[in-house]
Amino acid sequence: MCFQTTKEHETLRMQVRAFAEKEIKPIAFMLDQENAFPLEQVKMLGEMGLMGITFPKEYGGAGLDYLSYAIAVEELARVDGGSGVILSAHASLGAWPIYAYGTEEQKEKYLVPLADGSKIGAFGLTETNAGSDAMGTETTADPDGDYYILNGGKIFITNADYADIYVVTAVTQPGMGSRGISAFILEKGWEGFTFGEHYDKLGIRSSSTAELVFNNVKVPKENLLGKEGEGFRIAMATLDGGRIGIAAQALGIAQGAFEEALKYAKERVQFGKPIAYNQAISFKLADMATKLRAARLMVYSSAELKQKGQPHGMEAAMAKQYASDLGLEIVNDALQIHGGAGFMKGMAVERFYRDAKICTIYEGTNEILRAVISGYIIGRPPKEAAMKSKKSGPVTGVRKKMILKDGTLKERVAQLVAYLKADGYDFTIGLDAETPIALASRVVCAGKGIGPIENMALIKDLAYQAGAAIGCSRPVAETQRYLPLNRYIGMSGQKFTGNLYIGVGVSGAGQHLKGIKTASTIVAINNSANAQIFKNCDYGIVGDFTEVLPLLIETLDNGEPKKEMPQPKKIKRAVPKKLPPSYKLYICSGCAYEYVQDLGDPEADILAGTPFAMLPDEWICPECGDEKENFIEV
Ligand code: COS
Repeated sequence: MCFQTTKEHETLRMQVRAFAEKEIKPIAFMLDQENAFPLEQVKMLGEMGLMGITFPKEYGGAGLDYLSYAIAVEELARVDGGSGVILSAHASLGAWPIYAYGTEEQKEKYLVPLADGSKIGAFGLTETNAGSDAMGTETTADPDGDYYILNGGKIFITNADYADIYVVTAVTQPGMGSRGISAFILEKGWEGFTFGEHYDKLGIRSSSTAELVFNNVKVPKENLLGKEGEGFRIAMATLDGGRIGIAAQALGIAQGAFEEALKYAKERVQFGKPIAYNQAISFKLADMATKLRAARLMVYSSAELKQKGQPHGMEAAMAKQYASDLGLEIVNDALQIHGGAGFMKGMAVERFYRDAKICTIYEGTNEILRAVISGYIIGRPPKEAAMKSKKSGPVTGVRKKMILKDGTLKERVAQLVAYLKADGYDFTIGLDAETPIALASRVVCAGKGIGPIENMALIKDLAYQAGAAIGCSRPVAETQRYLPLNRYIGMSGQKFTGNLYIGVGVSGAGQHLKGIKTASTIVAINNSANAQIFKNCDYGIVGDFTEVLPLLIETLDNGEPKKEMPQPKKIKRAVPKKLPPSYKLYICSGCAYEYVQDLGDPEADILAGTPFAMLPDEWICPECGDEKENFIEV
């Protein structure tokens, strides 16, 4: 955390301030009125080393840190918001991605002239249908021999046709979402690369903003920036740094407005004294100064994080959002202090008032930034489809739901045991009945339906013959107290993640089902056919447990003591039978979702026909959000 700038930082501030006061302030009103770009002054910035302020000297830069860059943008914006963003868009959006992702050749060819200020840079991400949702990029780049052919366009591009070198994004793999977007370096003057009219804007009118139009632009393959498909990440990482520049711009504009207001408040006399001595005004000034200090600390500390190569995406978003939101409050108060005079053209505060607004919008609206910040705090939300299916499907995922109805009770019990053996369960082995639930590979679970405590004897016998630990539902432990609390299974109790779960007299309350949802096999024995557990089980017998359990105990009993269970392996979860597909089948071990190659996963932009092995590592189960690595080949 940076609490104080160094002497060098303050020397730089004085240099940039002197330049801005001398070269920009006197023409700021004219630039604003005429929508004019300060080309000559930008060349001077290059000569001062400011256009490549953070880049190493070997690439033509000044080799200073990000805090110096933030200070430079702040000082330019302090006299003219537009000039601040010219530097910010050039340095952090146009040049930085080439520095960070470019090849040595690309750096030599493009970064050096950008850093020494002989060329101006720009960045093209935004499109008509891709604003906050930057993934909606529609500009295409189709490979054609040694070139990519670019078609489409970008809107709201800062520096526009005053720039010479552009980093732009385009789709190289349609249907692949963010991974189908690539970044390219373009040069002004290439055939088919033209510009739209300059926008007539509310503020920052000295900066030039226009559309980029690509009509069959031939981009040499060596101008691909990074790898194919990396463009979205490059753009996002670029914006992480860019947002520090916009935060500094917002800070500078607010600082300029504050200073104007302070000066005016001291000069303007009403009721016989300068208005600054009225509490209504002095308190406003106090609040403005406090907000500026808070914003400045945020901006500088995020610059410091970036400089140290530490994660700074969240901090940059916070700084940009906070500095620009507070910036609006400060320019508003500054204009209010000016009264009617502040409303007049020609007053700097009127220009600051207009210039400040864009900082809450570009390089991520402050709403998107709150989404970014909360994403860092909460984590990425699960896909919408997963949320929906999670709500509607059975709690324990896809299960066989084989309710054994044919034959006598004895035959049904025999059938159950045969199925379990076929699934891989060996009933000559067993584990201690008191094995902790979280470690047990098998459990026999008593529900409220087992009635009086005497029936626990049946549960114990079954647990022994099934080679299982004993567990129970919440009421059996909490209300009936048949077992200690640490034996109940459920969300707020403990989860059973082993292989075989046999529920006796368990109705299937939501929390209990969540506690067994990763069990490999769920067996339900209950006298009510409507019990929820039957919708969540693999095998079920509807019947009175006092009749079912003795039969089951007898069938499982091989007349010998159980051998000690070796280190259990997770048994693959059973899935309902289907015709085998022509490709390997993968199911989610969490919820048994089956990845169907023929369908792909449209919600995650996975094309139909994509083999499981080709799915990106980050792909998650659309049903339950489990990781790809938790899928099992069946
Ligand atoms: N740095 C590097 N990679 C990043 C990243 C970052 N800051 N943010 C996201 N990514 C990556 C993610 O890791 C993810 O990669 P995988 O697909 O490999 O998992 C990919 O980019 C997509 O990320 P995510 O799913 O989070 O993207 P979303 O579309 O859901 O949301 C927001 C991204 C909304 C945050 C993004 O689109 C954004 O910032 N929008 C505003 C754009 C903007 O600022 N426009 C103004 C431009 S003015 S020049």
